[in-house]
Amino acid sequence: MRGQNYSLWSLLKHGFKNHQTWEPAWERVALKPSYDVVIVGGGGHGLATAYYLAKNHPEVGKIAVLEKGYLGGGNTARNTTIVRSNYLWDESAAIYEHSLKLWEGLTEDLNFNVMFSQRGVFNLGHTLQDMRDIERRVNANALQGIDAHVLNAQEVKEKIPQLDCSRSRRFPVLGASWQPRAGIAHHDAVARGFARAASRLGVDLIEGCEVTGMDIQGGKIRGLQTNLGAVRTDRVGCVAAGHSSVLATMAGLRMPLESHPLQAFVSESMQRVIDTVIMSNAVHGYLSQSDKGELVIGAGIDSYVGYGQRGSPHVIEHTAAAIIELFPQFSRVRMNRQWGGIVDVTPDACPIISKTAVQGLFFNCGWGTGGFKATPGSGHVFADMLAKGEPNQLAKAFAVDRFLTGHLIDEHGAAGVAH
Ligand code: FAD
Ligand code: PYC
Repeated sequence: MRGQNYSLWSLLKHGFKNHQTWEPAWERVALKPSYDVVIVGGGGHGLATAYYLAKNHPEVGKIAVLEKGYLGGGNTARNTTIVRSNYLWDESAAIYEHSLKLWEGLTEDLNFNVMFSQRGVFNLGHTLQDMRDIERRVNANALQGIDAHVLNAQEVKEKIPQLDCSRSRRFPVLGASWQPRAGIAHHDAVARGFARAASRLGVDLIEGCEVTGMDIQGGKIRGLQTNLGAVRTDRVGCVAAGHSSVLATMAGLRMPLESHPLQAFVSESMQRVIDTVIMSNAVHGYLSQSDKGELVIGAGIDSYVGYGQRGSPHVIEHTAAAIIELFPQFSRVRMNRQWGGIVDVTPDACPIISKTAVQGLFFNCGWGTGGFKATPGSGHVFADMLAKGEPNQLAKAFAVDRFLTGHLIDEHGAAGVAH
């Protein structure tokens, strides 16, 4: 990293001083009585919003991010970090591709290594209909200027030799879509990088601060109540993922959202065997291998709604079976840890980036099972909306009123995991 001395000597010197001379990554400040803009939710999206707002729109004034737990401790810490932009419809492909382009320069922009690794993503096809859907999506991506290719079974086998492509499998691999620029990043690094950069631009990052109520007068937002006291503000951006409908209820609004558990698990560490990301909707599992050598595995949401950050054992069993169908050799690998997050799912599997009926109150939510990849793009467009009060060209299609007008953007097929 630029501007920092990471020599062995410096590490030892600081290590023995019990980190006392290390500069904190972000400043710890007390909640002030008023702000020009308050962002509720200190996950990746909230922190990215704060960063781009402070960087691109300094005229907005004093900004705070209120986080009820610790920064980046929600879904940002719990996701499997797949980044890609191969969505079907122009509106979603455009916003995810905007995000992917920001990912490509993020380490440099934040001067913080977010460990973005463009190792490619394969979406496998196991039936004729899967392959037709893959061809349709890859063709759409080509028209949208997104790198995507259709591969046949032999080409897939050449790129992923460990994958069982034999025709005798219950779900034979017929081919795949492949996006080479896709990949993974490090979730904690992303949150910390945005937090550090936002703090350096003067944003107040307040941890342990839960928003418990909203002051709305004459149809306008006037402030927030929190466990640390009241805050006056006339502009609020809610970016609270699984808890978005809880916040909407505080404002007397109803959002078309359901909160579901989504699980993942990792294996013991082992030598590198997988150097890409593999997803299959039909057998319903996906995996990649972390830098530590763990297999990172997940599948679809648990079907019930709830706020418990855990899921049901039968989903783990189903997912493990799916992975073994693709890679029979992994049947002997031990699994180390399992966890769950809470994802906010919309009826068309697309986000809501929107003004609301309350003046000055904005929501960015509904990214469901796929919002990590959108972190920089979502923050970038939401910052624009908070600064100008209106959606920009990329955000326009994601207004909440699409559920009234019927202009839905159905991305269930591209979501990668069922929900
Ligand atoms: P979060 O990180 O959840 O941040 C929201 C924050 O709001 C939380 O920190 C929460 O504490 C805070 N908050 C809530 N209520 C309040 C309140 N009242 N007051 C103050 N703060 C509040 N996406 C991908 O693109 N690729 C993947 O591979 C992928 N895999 C996933 C795997 C799993 C197991 C899970 C659970 C999700 C996965 N996702 C993936 C989805 C992705 O994690 C989310 O869409 C994304 O992280 C949402 O980011 P966020 O910053 O909005 O949410
Ligand atoms: O959106 O690519 C995705 C994804 C993979 C796993 C969870 N979400």
